[in-house]
Amino acid sequence: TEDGYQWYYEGRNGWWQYDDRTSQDIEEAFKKGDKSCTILVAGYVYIVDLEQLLQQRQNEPQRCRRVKRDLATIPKKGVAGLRIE
Ligand code: V3L
Repeated sequence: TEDGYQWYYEGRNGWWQYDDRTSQDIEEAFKKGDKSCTILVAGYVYIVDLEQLLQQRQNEPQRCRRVKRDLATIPKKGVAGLRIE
């Protein structure tokens, strides 16, 4: 985002950055004060709970990951499953 923040979801021992479009959508909901935000990932609907900071697949809530908002400069595994070295 313009102020240097991005949204991340948890992987194994590290964080993945959301793709830019999704990160923007989550940021917009966050700035509006929404409690949650619906996103689409590879054809699946996920709910990002902005109070509990969790992402859950809509129809399979056991598929649950932590999310966070942090600086774009932090160490990360990559973006949306694409590794960066
Ligand atoms: N953006 C992109 N892919 C996602 C997202 C998302 N917001 N949420 C889930 N997936 P689940 P390591 C992740 C993918 O939560 O080695 C990473 O992006 C998810 O991809 O059970 O464990 C990596 O590609 C997973 O493949 O619904 O850190 C991969 O895991 C699949 O959806 C391995 O990362 C099911 O996730």
